[in-house]
Amino acid sequence: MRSISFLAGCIAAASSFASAELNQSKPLLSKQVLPSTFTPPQVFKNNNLVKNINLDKAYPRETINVIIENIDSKPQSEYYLPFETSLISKIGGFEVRDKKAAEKGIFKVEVVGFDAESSTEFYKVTLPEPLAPNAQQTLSIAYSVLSSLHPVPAQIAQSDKQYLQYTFSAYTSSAYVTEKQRTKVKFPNSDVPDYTSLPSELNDEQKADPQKQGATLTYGLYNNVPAGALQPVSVRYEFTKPVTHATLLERDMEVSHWGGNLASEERYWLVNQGAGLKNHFSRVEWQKQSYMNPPTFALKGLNLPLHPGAVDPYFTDDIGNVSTSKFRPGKREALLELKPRYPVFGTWKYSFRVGWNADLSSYLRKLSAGETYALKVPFLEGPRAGEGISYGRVNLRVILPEGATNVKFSTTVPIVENSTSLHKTFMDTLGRTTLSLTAINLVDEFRDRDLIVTYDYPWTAGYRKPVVITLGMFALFASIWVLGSIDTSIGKSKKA
Ligand SMILES: *[C@@H]1O[C@H](CO)[C@@H](O)[C@H](O)[C@H]1NC(C)=O
Ligand SMILES: *[C@@H]1O[C@H](CO)[C@@H](O)[C@H](O)[C@H]1NC(C)=O
Ligand SMILES: CC(=O)N[C@H]1CO[C@H](CO)[C@@H](O)[C@@H]1O
Repeated sequence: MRSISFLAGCIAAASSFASAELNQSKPLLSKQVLPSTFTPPQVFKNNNLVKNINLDKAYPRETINVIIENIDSKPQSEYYLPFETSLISKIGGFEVRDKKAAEKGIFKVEVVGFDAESSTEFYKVTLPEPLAPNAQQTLSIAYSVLSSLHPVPAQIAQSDKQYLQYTFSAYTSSAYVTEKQRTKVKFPNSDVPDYTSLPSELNDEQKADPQKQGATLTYGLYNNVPAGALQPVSVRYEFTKPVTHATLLERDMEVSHWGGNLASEERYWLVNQGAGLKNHFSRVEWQKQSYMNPPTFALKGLNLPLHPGAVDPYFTDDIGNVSTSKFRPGKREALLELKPRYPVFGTWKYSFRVGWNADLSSYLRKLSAGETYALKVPFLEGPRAGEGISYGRVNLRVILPEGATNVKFSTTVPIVENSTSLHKTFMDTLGRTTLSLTAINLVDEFRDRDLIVTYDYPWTAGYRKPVVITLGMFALFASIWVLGSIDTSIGKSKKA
């Protein structure tokens, strides 16, 4: 049975495959709107700030460690971090913690903008406990900046090294005065042909700025940088790896109590944001070199780790079944090795679909409260690659059985949109309850974040489907059989 409803899902998905790369331009961040006269109250100062920019992966990761001090006479809990509007739309996975008490978890953050058009927007960080006057706290603010690396030169030969350029501010953008600060850049290796040098008067020690040591650059130390000050700089460094970006990932997980199955399907729209090819692609040259496995800026393959127990995988692209893939089942982890039909060089796109089945009992628990179930699944699975992958938009759907109600979810992945609707396939009477979640600007580091979905599913709901299929004579027989299979799957999930 599992395959029939799943097939229906595939057909529905197939029709939207070509056109689904829809509205990437639609505004993505939910905002609290502020009057244009707003400026963050000057209740904090930054005593000491270090920004680390890590360029090891195909997207920059930035971490700001800052000691903040309340310079107001009252306790304060709202800390603002400004970004240029053009930059804030590229920021993903923005998380703030207490550097000295990481166990306190992630602080509440919101994006706030202005009612008038403005070149600045803010992340508003709410400290879990207000900071007393004169007290200090060390924040660790981490985020990724997507689609911000540019190949220079933009076109290179097939076996050339690739160089990427990143532009950022040597002063960390802040809503407050910063007494002391540095910006450290870590490159994948020491091949850094270009970087902006700043006048030595700017920094406290009056020495060459930045200082380069192997694969790191340090800008600063800068003293008493005023709120809002920026100092743009660029670096250009070797990165002969693909810059893989999914403009869109659609991920469906379909729960079948009846079949005891969790069917997953993922549809990817990838683009390599690295350098384009200067000349035509030469397959002869490509094959001649391939046995040496040299570094390349082309995307050659993707490894998709799946949970152990994943079965029936498939991999199709616009043309059809891609037979160059391999599936390695495993006790700890199953691995789906995908090879696109051609190496994907910079500016080239590749769309494909993968899917697999898994035993529902390893994901579903029946809560003691009777008819309530809890489903725990990874929010994102997706390829694992040393250089990383970024996702512009992830649309996740959890398709629950017909008759499931009272759907709730929880995850530490920042969700920008959520809704519950009915998803009708050809054998359903009511349509399946479907939870749709959207996240933007994710990176592969979010692979291990869980999504927990709870819902009520009265046992009578299980009758609906067999009645539709068999009608009349077989109805009673079928219902008894279905009931039997529900019982065993519940039993299994209790044991697991
Ligand atoms: C698709 O390709 C795989 C190999 O990756 C092969 O095992 C499978 O039989 C193919 N399926 C179809 C329908 O051609
Ligand atoms: C889900 O969306 C509603 C509005 O449609 C919003 O009020 C609610 O906060 C959202 N829930 C989460 C957890 O994001
Ligand atoms: C391709 C596509 O569907 N574009 C639509 C994006 O959204 C705007 C307004 O919301 C539509 O006008 C476009 O047609």
